[in-house]
Amino acid sequence: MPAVFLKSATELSQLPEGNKPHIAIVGRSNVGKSTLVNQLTRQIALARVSAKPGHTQAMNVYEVDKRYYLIDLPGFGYAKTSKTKRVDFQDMIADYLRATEQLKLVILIVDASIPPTTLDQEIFGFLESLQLPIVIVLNKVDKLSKNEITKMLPVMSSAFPNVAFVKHSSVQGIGRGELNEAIEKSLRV
Ligand SMILES: Nc1nc2c(ncn2[C@@H]2O[C@H](COP(=O)(O)OP(=O)(O)OP(=O)(O)O)[C@@H](O)[C@H]2O)c(=O)[nH]1
Ligand SMILES: [Mg+2]
Repeated sequence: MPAVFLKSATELSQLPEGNKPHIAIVGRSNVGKSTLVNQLTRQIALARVSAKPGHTQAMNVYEVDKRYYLIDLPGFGYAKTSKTKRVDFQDMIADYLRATEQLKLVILIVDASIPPTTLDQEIFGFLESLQLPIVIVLNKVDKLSKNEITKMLPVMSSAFPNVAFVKHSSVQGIGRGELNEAIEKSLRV
């Protein structure tokens, strides 16, 4: 899946024009959004990744296969930026999600190794209110034992009802095929 970095946008007007489909990656800061770009495209250095939260501070646009745009969005709720900046980011993400007609799928990443947070649920509620197609990536399952994974699933299902889940680990390479299938399916709709 050849992918190229196209641009970093800080305003909606800077996003590419045209009707090529968009697939957006959202979630709290540090859940592994940028790492997922590298994992999905099998290009380990495509997106910048950081152990420190709040790394991605713009909408980073990747073009995959010349067929669709993969949009790596800044994390929701990063506390260490100034409050105004944080609100600006969140407004920008919300505006993007509201206004992008070409948006075919939102990949909501949550950290499978911790219980769903209020912020995870707020993001989910917002996406649902916009009636956007959603897939939830239960990321970092490498941090859990088999038994813990079994216990985590019903917790996630009750926190996020009526949605498709993909168990995923960028470290162990779990879930990539399944997530790609979800993307391909959304592109056919
Ligand atoms: N164990 C584990 N760590 C992961 C996984 N995916 C990402 N990480 C780590 O999580 C940290 C954050 O990853 P990023 O991809 O930068 O997270 P992000 O969601 O883009 O963060 P922001 O840009 O700050 O919103 C890094 O230290 C990654 O190496 C995973 O599947 N398993
Ligand atoms: Mg990032």
